Amino acid sequence: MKESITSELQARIPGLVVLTDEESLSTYGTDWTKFHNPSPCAIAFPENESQVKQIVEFAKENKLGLVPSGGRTGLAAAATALNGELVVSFDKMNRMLEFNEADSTVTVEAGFNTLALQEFAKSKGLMFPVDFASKGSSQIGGNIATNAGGIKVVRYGLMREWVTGLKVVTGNGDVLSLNKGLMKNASGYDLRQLFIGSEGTLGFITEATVRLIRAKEARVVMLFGTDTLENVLAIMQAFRSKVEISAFEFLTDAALQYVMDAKQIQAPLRGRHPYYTILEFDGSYEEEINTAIDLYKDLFHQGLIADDATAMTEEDCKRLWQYREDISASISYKTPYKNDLSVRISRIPAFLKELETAILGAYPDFEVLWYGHIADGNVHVNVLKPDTLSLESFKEKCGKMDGTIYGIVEKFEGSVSAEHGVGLLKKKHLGKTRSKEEIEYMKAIKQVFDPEGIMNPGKVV
Ligand code: 2HG
Ligand code: ZN
Repeated sequence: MKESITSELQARIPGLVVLTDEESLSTYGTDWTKFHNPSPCAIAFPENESQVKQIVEFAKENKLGLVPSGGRTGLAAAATALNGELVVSFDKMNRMLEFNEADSTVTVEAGFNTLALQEFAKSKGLMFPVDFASKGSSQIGGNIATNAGGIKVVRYGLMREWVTGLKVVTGNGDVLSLNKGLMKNASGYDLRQLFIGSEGTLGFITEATVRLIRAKEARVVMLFGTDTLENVLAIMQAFRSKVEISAFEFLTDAALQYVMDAKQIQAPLRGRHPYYTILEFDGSYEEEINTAIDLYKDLFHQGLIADDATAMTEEDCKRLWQYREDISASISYKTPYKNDLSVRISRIPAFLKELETAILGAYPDFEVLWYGHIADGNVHVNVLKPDTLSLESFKEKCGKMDGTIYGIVEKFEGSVSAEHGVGLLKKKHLGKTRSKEEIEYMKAIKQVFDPEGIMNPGKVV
């Protein structure tokens, strides 16, 4: 089977690299979730849009499932091939195609790396503000396919706000050039936005044009230690009302400890505290810095902040950020059961209160770490697998608690997946966030773009 697909594909698409060795199949067959056993038939590495189109046509004729693969940093098992699908990796489509100075846009192939884009923008005195821990490995196509969020959403929004043009190959094999870099375009349904966040279920993204903005001169990062979750919320409210924050995150002491152990680094503050917040704002204006410092002093005197570290140099900012950004990588060896939840910002205090009680009740035997982008309403709840428990029993035990956690999400009209996507992992909970009718419309849309059901089969809907 593997051999015949490889030879048929290569006969049809001369020069196409196809790998079938065990190591490639297991590496490219999955993302960061590590919750499944990958079983793709082969991995194809197209080098251009025409090859992608030919792969889709081949798959259509042979009723072969296709799974897109970018930087494989996804956390919802969307880029996983479990049933003999052909994985299509965008590793070889990683070129920058155009920098348009007048439009302040960059056009790149889907496999272009996120950090490389940020660095390119910086070299031009510009910035690409979508930012997250996995930027070193993630690819623009994957970011778009999952509508990535990250740490700066509170100020700069999600990936979808930065994409002005998209080229896709639909499950039908059609090549569509969507929105063509326009800022304004009121000419009917915005198919570009439909593809953003569709997790490869409608077609492959091959190329994207993204906006850049003027770079900020410097940034300031503040990390505070505090005693309670209520304090975290009070600090957030205080800063939100007076400072234009570009990030505001929280983490628990247990999460901090995992980073310290993994990276062999000291704690960021003199003492240890149950909770930490980390915030960032643009330090271009002295007035803004003074407001933030006055606020900090106030909150310290009120007893809301127990200790602080402030960073004004790029090196120090990076040092402080690692305590938050490196959590996910530091705990991945514990095969965490992930919940990526969100509610409207105004509901965060009540939501967190109920969630906190529920978590303690729901997972009494397990270590639970929680942290996240609290200022945009997104909390990550990670349940860690005890070393002595098999993956299967762990999944089963956690699955039993889903009702409680997702029941609260439903009650607060929140989302079962704030930013990681639905993939395979959250598919069965989709109904807690989307109505039956909405899901039917989603299925109907998929049918239009992918009538044979070859595009990332089994994911999302
Ligand atoms: C983060 O915010 C990522 O660090 C990963 O979205 C979250 O590991 C997680 O649950
Ligand atoms: Zn996150």
